[in-house]
Parts: sequence; structure tokens; C-alpha cells
Amino acid sequence: MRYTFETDLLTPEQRVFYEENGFLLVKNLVSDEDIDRFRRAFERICRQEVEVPGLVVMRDVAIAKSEFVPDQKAVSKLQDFQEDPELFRYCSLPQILKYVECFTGPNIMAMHTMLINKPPDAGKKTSRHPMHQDLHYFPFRPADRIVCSWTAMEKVTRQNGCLVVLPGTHKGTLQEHDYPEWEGGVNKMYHGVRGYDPQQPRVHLEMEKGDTVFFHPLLIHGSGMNQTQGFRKAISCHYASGDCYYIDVKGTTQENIENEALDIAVRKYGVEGDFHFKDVWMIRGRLVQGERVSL
Ligand SMILES: O=C(O)CCC(=O)C(=O)O
Repeated sequence: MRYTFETDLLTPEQRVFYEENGFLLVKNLVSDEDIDRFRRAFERICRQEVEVPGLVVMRDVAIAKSEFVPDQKAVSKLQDFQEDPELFRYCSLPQILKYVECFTGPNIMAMHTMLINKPPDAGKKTSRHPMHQDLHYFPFRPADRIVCSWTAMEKVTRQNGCLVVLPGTHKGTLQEHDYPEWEGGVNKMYHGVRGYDPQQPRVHLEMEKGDTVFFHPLLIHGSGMNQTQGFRKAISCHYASGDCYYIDVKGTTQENIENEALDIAVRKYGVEGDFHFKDVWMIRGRLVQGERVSL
């Protein structure tokens, strides 16, 4: 088996399922109590009661273009919450790390953190997340030692825009990504697989609060429009083995995201000159288990 390690946690059926499909859904992994704490931490940030270094607060394009409203309804996503102890607790939950270890091995870095607050769609379908591979954003390898955990903070359904995956696509290669040409606009950094064929067989991952899906960074996935009036919430972390290494993405399909990420980093950290894509990731990464060998 190439994608999973032998531990005493995964059943043979679960291992085979991940090997074949590139994702694994675990029911009821995070308690209601923990999720309610994450929700309260999110609300405090939205009310601007706490300041978190490095945190990126994003707004949906449909909202960003309208008048700014300073409350949680304006926030579509928090990114890089590694300096918020309450939210970052998610990344070190022992029951999550036990699963993560099956994909990364014992040295574990939390590399990328997000809380997604998918807003009710304002009619322009901008709440969709285009189909993409997360590896597009990462200048580190090997891909097989990277995994995402994504936990539903409430019931997620096709109606409120659950995750959609293309099973087995983790066995392919990294594809070219671009901004999709959507009439209503597309959110910042939401690149999609170029020339994506919507006829490919898809699976909608409907989940209950606390259910968690682990998936491979080459798995093509996205999420649909939120057709309800509620804000669909999920919390996620991308983990990588502490033994992963950085690569130079110059001259590869990832050069477009490198340029965009560096532009943002220059504005965010005020850095200039000798600052590289890998530095963006070195700053974000936090060790959560074992040793930080080379990341
Ligand atoms: O939570 C979602 O709607 C999709 C998140 C996602 O695919 C991502 O941020 O890479």
C-alpha cells in the first residue's frame, strides 16, 4: 500500500478505501463541545474582540464588492489561525492526529489552517469553490505524505454546499490551475483545474456535525453553492510529514500561485527581496507531533 501506513487504527477496509479513492470519512470524530468552542472563537474574531497575528480574514466577492459590514456575516473564511490557541487546538486534537499519522507518519506539521464560513449565495453562485487539487498551493513534497482533515461544524448537505470529490483522482498528476471564468466572479485564490470536465463522476460528501474527512492533496474536490440562509461552517488543517522537503516551483504549473502568494506575503509581512514561496510556508508551519526534520 502506497498511501497509508500500517497502524493499529485503520481497518484493512479503511486502508483499501483510501488507497483506491483518496479520501476517508470518519463519523463523529470531533465532539459538539469542541466545535462549539471553535464557533465561539470564530465569533470573537469576527467581532474584532481579539487580534491574531498572521490571520487572514476573507470576504466573499459578492460581499467584498458591497458595503463593508463589520460582523460575522461579512466573513467567508479565516486562514492561518496558527497563532490563535483556541482555534489551533483543532490541529492538535489527539483523535485527529491518530488518523493523520496513518498518512504522514509520526512526524507531523500543521501547515495550513482554515475555518470556512460559506455564506448564503447572493444569487451569483460565488459561494461555490471550484474543483481543484490542494497540492497546487504547496511547494513541498512528497504529496503522499500530506493530508487534509476537514471537519463539518454543523450538518452539511448538498443544499448548503457540502464537499464534492472525484474519487481516485489522487492517483493522477498535478494539473494546471487558473481562475475559472465565472460570470458572477470568483473568490481570491480560488483557482480551479483548467478545462475541468463537469461530466466526471462525483461524490457529494454529506456529513453531520463533528464528522471528519481526510483526503489526499491530489484529490480533485470543491464545494457547491450554499442555497440556504445559514452560513455553512467547516474547520480544516493540512498536515505534512516533518520529513517533507521544499521544492522550487519555478517553471512548473504552480508558478502562477507562487506569484500570487508572494504578492500577498509582501503586503502582509512587509517583506521584500530575498523572500521565497517556501518562506511563506515555513512561517505558517507548526510542529504538532514528533520532529520538524526538514520542513
Ligand atoms: O469548505 C469548502 O467549501 C471547500 C474548501 C476547500 O476545498 C479548500 O479550501 O481547499
